[in-house]
Amino acid sequence: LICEEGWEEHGGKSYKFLTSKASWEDSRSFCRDLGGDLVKIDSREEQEFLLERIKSKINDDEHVFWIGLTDSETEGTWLWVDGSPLDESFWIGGEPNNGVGLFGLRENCVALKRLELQSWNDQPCSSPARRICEISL
Ligand code: 2F8
Ligand code: CA
Repeated sequence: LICEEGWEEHGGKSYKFLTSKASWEDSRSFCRDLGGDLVKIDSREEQEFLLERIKSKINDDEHVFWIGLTDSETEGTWLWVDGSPLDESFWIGGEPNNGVGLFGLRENCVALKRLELQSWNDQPCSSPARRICEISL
């Protein structure tokens, strides 16, 4: 048994999907306290796996999950939590929009929001969302 209970293994990583909600920072701390971090999506295959798991596990309509991607350091420069730059991305059409038009709210953290390949949205880091933690095996 490589993964502990509540974690599931895929492609050399172990994942935990949390239905409780928190800010991006608190979610990241939560994942780190478990020995991992917010998920880093390395490929289309991994993106599709996450969507599939959310579809089969989550019975309500709340599909907004924080992932480990932010441009908090430099606006417009998206970095994964391990410091690596964004390569392949899966933004919803029109995103990231940095909350343009939304009361001047900046949107520096990324959540997986839709059950479609193009599913990422930038939203305010303080907004509550579910989260996906990962541990590299
Ligand atoms: O229409 C896209 C827009 O939708 C929401 O704002 C109305 C999102 N806000 C939050 O999730 C808090 C925006 O991020 C998104 O761009
Ligand atoms: Ca947005």
